[in-house]
Amino acid sequence: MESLKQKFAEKAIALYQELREINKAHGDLKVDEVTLGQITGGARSIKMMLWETSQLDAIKGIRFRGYSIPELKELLPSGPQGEPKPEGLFWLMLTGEIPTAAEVDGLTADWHARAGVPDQVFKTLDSLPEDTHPMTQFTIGIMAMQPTSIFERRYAEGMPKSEYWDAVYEDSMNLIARLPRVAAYIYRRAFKGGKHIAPDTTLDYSANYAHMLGSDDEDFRSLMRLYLTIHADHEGGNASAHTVNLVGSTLSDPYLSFAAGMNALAGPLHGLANQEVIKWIFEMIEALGTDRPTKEQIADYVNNTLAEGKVIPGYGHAVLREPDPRFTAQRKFAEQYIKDSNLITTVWNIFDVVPPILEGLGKVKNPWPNVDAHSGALLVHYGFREYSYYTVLFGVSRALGVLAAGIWSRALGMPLERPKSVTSDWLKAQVNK
Ligand code: FAM
Repeated sequence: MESLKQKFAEKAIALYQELREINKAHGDLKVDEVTLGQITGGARSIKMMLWETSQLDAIKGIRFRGYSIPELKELLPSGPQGEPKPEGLFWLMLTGEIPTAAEVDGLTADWHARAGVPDQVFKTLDSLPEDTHPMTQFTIGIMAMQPTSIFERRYAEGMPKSEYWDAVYEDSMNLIARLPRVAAYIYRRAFKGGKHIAPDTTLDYSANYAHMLGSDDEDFRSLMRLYLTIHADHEGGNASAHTVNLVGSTLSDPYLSFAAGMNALAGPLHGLANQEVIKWIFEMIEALGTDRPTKEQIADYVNNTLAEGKVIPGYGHAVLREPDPRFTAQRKFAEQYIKDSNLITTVWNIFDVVPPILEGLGKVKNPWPNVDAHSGALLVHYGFREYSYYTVLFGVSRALGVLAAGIWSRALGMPLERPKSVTSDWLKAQVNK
């Protein structure tokens, strides 16, 4: 069986050659233009980077190497209840090929073999106040592993550019393998009195992470497989992916670039929204005095939130203009595995109520739910109520996409990223031309 690395190397060499030819012949071809509003509006949708692993369509949603989430559920090797294994998605994102069950099992075993975490990491985490936000602990844990970077060592030894991808591959595989252990350590330290649970290498990546968190429930293992798959990548322009891409382009190693990306994910308009959603729902339930609020009560609460100048967390998106297929995938999971949950019913009632209200504001470009609108309610159902931890789960999953893309960037020889900034005087001069 050809190894993942060999398969990737063949594909990367071929695409590297192709892109060199394309660049030589068509480097001056205009593929986009930029408006003043995009410069002052967060560079929305400006085409400016290569990202091999996934592509986001405003209407159809995410495609991982061209495959939708329902297609991944059909085609990727899965767990006993049919939820796709994230190991298979990583293989697909890296090679463009759907892996066999044997290839996925081989990757699971490879990650188990690489999952040893230096004691120094746990000592560093134990030095932090227990109420340090889990995302802050997560980034510090990632940085505490940085001294083991293979890329940094080999670069210092004079590694040729042609080998950069190989060293980034090794760091990325080690980092992905270690993240569940570090992430679970943070959870057990913050919420379970530091009663840590050792890894179980008889389990696949998702089930082992669930085990180390403290759950061996089969349905929760299935949720973790789905969760780690659907959060893994969302093309290259979102804040966490773009940050990893930018920092990686300076030849900072994967530990440095991924830690930077996690600091972006920790923002409430991005990955932290998954904690904000469930916090907002809990506050609504408390304010209304019922855990089954009616749609009218929800509408009133939504309008109060907006009147306070706050956003409705879990709704809207910088690219999507339809309900997020990652929301739909979670709803289908809840319909299949969860009966009679007041919280899940409330999430679905919020879905009925919020979009027309946001549309009525006349300024929201996407009134529909995104991935975060559903995720917290599923985790609460399985006993994980500590919502300040949720973005760490998101971060463990996002590593699969951004680190796979980082290996591609180095293999394709992508240079230092350096867009141009302008001053407001320059802007004014354009409009006064
Ligand atoms: N609730 C209230 N107002 C909203 C809104 C929401 N859910 N979504 C957008 N708006 C407002 C936005 O604040 C802006 O208002 P101002 O002009 O007064 O500043 C206006 O609508 C136009 O915004 P937009 O162009 O429609 O959206 P953006 O592309 O600027 O922003 C989001 C996209 C995701 C930052 C925005 O929809 C939002 O803040 N949503 C709530 C937070 C959230 O759920 N984030 C998670 C996103 C998710 F995909 C992820 O990264 N995990």
